[in-house]
Amino acid sequence: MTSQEFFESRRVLLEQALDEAVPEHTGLSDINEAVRYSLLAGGKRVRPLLLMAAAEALGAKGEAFMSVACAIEMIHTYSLVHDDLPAMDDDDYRRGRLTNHKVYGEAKAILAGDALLTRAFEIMLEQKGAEAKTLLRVVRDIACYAGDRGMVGGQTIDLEAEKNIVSIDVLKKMHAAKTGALFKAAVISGGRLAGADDKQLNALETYADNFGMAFQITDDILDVIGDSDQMGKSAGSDAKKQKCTYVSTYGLDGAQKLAKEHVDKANEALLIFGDKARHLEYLVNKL
Ligand code: GRG
Repeated sequence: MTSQEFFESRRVLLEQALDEAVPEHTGLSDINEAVRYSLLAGGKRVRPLLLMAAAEALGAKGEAFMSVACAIEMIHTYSLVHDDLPAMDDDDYRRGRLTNHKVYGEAKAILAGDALLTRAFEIMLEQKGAEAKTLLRVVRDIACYAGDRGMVGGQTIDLEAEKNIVSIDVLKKMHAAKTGALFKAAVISGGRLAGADDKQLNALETYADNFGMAFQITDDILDVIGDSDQMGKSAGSDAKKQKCTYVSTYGLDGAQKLAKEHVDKANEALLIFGDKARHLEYLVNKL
């Protein structure tokens, strides 16, 4: 099976699993409408696909860990819903449609994010076919990567860095946490669930670090040269907000060169897995 076929078919399974993870219900409230609005809006699903591709690199079936894969996408979606709020990035469009707060109001968007985050941990613990000890370690890792030592911490640095000229070291630290931590959570979880040893986990971590950097740099580049319709969000928002980005720091050419260096390093880290890592390789090259 080619990587493209692999991702297309796993994506179909994932969309179905996400739909089932947050069913339309007539329970306590109607918050699920706002939850489903953002979760089922069809993002690229990079993080759950990374998790599946990492499991495949260890010789397991990626789709075997669908609950954890869904949970990571739910955490990512919560972060986008909150990031789009007026108190944060104040964005009107996400995933090709109006942002959650534009449709449901700020209070409900905050609650939808909260519901996604908490439900993610419920879904994660429903993962079948994993040893309890391994699953507990995976859940702990994901909490750590998503929290104040990871994504939330990075977002906090970002808020403080806005409109200030920050050093490139601060920029890297911020992105490694804000964007990179969830990629790491996905790749490491896929590896751990599939039985990776320490050497393999180290290689996956190097891959994820470099994937995260290449992704963020590409995101900055697309904000300058990308097309809003194609991206499903507004282009040019970094410049409008006078944000310090890889493009504002290194220029367009410099940023493109840097992204390529990280893609190469990510590919290098995969060598120990041989052909089994081809789906991970495909994803980073796609950037
Ligand atoms: C609010 C706690 C909290 C954290 C927010 C991830 C994040 C942290 C903010 C998003 C800001 C942003 C646009 C960062 C650039 C890189 C990025 C994470 C883009 C969005 O991820 P994609 O491209 O989105 O994977 P889709 O919609 O395809 O899932």
